[in-house]
Amino acid sequence: MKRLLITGAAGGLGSAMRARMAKFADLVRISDIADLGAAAPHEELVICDLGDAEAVHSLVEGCDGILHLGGISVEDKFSKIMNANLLGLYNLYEAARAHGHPRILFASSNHTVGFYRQDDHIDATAPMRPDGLYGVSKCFGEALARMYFEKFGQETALVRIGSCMERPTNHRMLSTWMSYDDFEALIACVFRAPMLGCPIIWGVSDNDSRWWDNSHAAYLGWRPGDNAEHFRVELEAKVPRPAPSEPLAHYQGGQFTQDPIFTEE
Ligand code: NAI
Ligand code: 15L
Repeated sequence: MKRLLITGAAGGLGSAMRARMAKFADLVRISDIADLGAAAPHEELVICDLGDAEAVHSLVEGCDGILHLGGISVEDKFSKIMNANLLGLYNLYEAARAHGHPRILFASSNHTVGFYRQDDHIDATAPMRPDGLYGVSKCFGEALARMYFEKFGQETALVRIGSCMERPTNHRMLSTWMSYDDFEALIACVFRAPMLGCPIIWGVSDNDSRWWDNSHAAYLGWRPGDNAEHFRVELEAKVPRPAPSEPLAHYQGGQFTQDPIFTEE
């Protein structure tokens, strides 16, 4: 690619992926609503609120690919979710439509299906069962992306990320964890595939105890190489195993299923 855009680049995942993206494009346009620090020689920094349509149009112009990580990433007030995850996504897709349909990787979430039980094994055809307004916003994002695909041919990878971080920190994450290396490899497959379409892809490493089936997306050639099981002994020495009745051990969405609906002030 000539220019790859990363939104949400100041966040946890964005910070982990930022340097890794240098090899994917000549130029990387780094964006967030928050401070982004200093630009590396191959980077362009753009501070932008995803809720600002005009700013998002300029942000997307000239980009050949978009790694869309920006937005509210946990349960929050609806007004905040609405601006970043609903309006922000609409702005992004309208901008992509106006600027040549750059391929998009959308960071969706396992919270689109958080109310499945941990003994359910599901694939991409399972009906959505979001576990909060945040999860609902990701369902909206997937539906919006699908509509832009059907109507305009806009390609998007809908990556339902499990828990992408350095290492699993609780028992649930032995199933949901995705390593940074595996995410980077998935990004490569998504942007290099001759034909992408608009698949749902479970963003999860090759964990022994995973709940999600990615066989429909085998055409992308993504073979995650890490396995959370390697952390089990270390984790169990530090973290008590939750009782089977606890949400953390019961629902795929874990504790998110217990979050309240936050009221506006
Ligand atoms: P994060 O909360 O650390 O980063 C999100 C970034 O988006 C922040 O830097 C924030 O400033 C930015 N942002 C928020 N509102 C914005 C707005 N209106 N305009 C522009 N930027 C805005 O989240 P994290 O963990 O880095 O996740 C990145 C993406 O991946 C999120 O979309 C999240 O929903 C998704 N995801 C992450 C998972 C994980 O395990 N880290 C799991 C599932 C989904
Ligand atoms: C998410 O969607 C969140 O963005 C992230 O912070 C993690 O909590 C992750 O899901 C998870 O379910 O572990």
